[in-house]
Amino acid sequence: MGHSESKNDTYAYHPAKTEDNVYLRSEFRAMDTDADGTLNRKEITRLLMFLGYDGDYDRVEVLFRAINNNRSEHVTMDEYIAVLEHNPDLMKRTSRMRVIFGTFDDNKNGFADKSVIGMRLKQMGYEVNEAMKKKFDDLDENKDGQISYVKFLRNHLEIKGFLS
Ligand SMILES: [Ca+2]
Ligand SMILES: [Ca+2]
Repeated sequence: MGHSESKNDTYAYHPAKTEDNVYLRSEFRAMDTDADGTLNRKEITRLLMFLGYDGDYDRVEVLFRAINNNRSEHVTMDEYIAVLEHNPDLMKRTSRMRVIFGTFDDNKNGFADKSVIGMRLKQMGYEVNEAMKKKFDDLDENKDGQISYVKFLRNHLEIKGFLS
């Protein structure tokens, strides 16, 4: 039982429905910086764009109304999860970070082992230098050796200025 055949499967990874929830919940939480359980129009737009949704602002606006049934100015986590689960095309178009993190998160529980991340990056041909190791340590806030998908996303959101 070699692992050599599993590489393509890893890249083709699309979470099954129950596993989606961990990833989708993490995405919502990463953008919900004030942790009040809601995202406003700007936040949901930025989140979808960040995750790879390539529609223009008007299309995201239509999407926003579809997500929250035009009832309020905020989207809840349940609304976010529901719209993605019922829209395979949208799920696919926002899968960029899910696929990347999924290559490090072997059991797809929303956490990746730092040593696995280092190993996979090397396998992909990246040099894992001291600065990167330091970064992994910073992302592992509770120092249990694992980096969460939430923290991974929030770090990238910060770097790209999506949280300001
Ligand atoms: Ca919020
Ligand atoms: Ca940790």
